[in-house]
Amino acid sequence: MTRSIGVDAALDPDLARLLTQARSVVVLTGAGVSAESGVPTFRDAQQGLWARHDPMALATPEGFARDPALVWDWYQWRRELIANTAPNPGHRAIAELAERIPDLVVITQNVDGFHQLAGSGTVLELHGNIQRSICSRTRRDIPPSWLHEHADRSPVPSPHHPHGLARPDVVWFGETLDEVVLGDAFAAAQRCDLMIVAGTSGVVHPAASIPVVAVEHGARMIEINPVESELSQLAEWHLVGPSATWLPRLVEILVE
Ligand code: BJW
Repeated sequence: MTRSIGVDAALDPDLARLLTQARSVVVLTGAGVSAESGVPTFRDAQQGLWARHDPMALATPEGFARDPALVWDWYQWRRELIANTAPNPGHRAIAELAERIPDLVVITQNVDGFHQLAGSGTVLELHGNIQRSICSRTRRDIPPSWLHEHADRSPVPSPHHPHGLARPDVVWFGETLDEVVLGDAFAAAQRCDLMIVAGTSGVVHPAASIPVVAVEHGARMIEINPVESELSQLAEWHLVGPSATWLPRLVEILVE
């Protein structure tokens, strides 16, 4: 049975005990954690990126092959948007939790790099990082200096292959995730005793399987989300509301 509580509820001692007794924690984040920084989520019915843009045209290798300039320009727009925003109290709270729980692994589906900017050390970026670019043919890194020199081109040619183009180092639909990163994420899920899932709809796999594996291996789960997600039924606690409010409250519990 999932217990749901809102931000105005008094602190429940069972929730406090769950957190203070945890020895090995995984925090899995999604786009909702960056929403309060001003970065749009994907599936919000009105403001979500997929409400206004076609994911098959913009976030698949086939879409990039069809119209690389359209895809490159869309990612340039998002890069600039992210560069002009900043981590929020939710990101900072996750970094603070790690100072108090030595075995805490941050796994994110987000490509904005905000967890690192907020002070989290090792972050498993399941879907890559939008600020890095790679060659579409060789997947070798393309340095920012090259992109800068070719800033007037779209699409940008690759320095590594005559038919290659620069593309963001992110994971599109139908592409496989980095094997090492994914292996580390599932290993952390198998060993943790508490899984905190924040700001994800839980519809995209294999990321959404990570909490399932954790719970199957005996972990207890807290979800933070203003609404129910595909993963809510797995959670012992659904903390209903924004992550920039709830995550700092979890830190307060550990400090008290
Ligand atoms: C707040 C909040 C606040 C709002 N505070 N919360 C098994 C079953 C079915 C399908 C598949 C499967 N395995 C693989 C697939 C295919 C596919 C998939 O999952 N499809 C489903 C959509 C059906 N997966 C893949 O293709 C993956 N590759 C793969 O598995 O390779 C092998 C393979 C291929 C093909 C077939 C089978 C196997 C790759 C997935 C790559 C996803 N890429 C994207 C784009 C990344 C680059 C970019 O940023 O442009 O990743 S799509 C997009 O979705 C992005 C996100 O990381 C990802 C997840 O979204 P997220 O973070 O959950 O955001 P939202 O918007 O969905 O939810 C936000 C939530 O926040 C909401 O719940 C809000 O309520 C909440 N919220 N404000 C807290 N303030």
